[in-house]
Amino acid sequence: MNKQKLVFATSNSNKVKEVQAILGDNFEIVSLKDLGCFEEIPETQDTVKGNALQKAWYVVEKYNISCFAEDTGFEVDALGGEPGIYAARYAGEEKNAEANMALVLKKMKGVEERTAKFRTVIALVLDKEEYTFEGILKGTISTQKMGTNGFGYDPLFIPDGYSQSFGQIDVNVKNAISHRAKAVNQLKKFLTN
Ligand code: ITT
Repeated sequence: MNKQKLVFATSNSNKVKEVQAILGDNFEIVSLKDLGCFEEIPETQDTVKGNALQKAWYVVEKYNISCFAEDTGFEVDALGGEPGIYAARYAGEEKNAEANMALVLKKMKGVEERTAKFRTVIALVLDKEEYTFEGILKGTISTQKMGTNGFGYDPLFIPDGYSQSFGQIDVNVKNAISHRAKAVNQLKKFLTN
């Protein structure tokens, strides 16, 4: 079977790696770099779904191709759902994961209710029609960073049913259970049928 090529409108190389691993060998991701696009794609909507759609349509209209994008929010219940859609820039425009984690830990100091969730929405625009797929993963926030696997908030996030953080859990396990895996598997099913 020929590989199905898919353009993934993201500037985050960690997302590309995870999504390629989840999609498997029958699909080949083409990145924005491969298209010669190095610009920051606008993300100005107030929901994860809105931002995913905005990123996908921006690339569709600019390059006249079909593509998919994803947006991921990180929602901490005791912080009223923060950082939410501002996950990448929680501690500032430089999108620094260490600073973002430090800010969450500071705000969560002494807080007992530590539940949180990741929410990923994939927006696919295929032949000018849009489709969305959502994956949610619940867990808790640790009281300190644990491990160095993954990216973003992974060292702080303990998925429900596990005692270790995504910073400690093997990436193959993350890719089997994550918010992103749940959304990508729906995309895969859609594209395969
Ligand atoms: P694109 O918009 O170019 O896709 P981005 O990094 O700006 O890349 P988002 O706007 O979706 O992506 O920001 C989500 C942020 O949430 C991301 O930068 C990480 O800090 C964090 N994040 C996303 N997925 C994560 C995951 O699986 N584990 C831990 N943190 C994650």
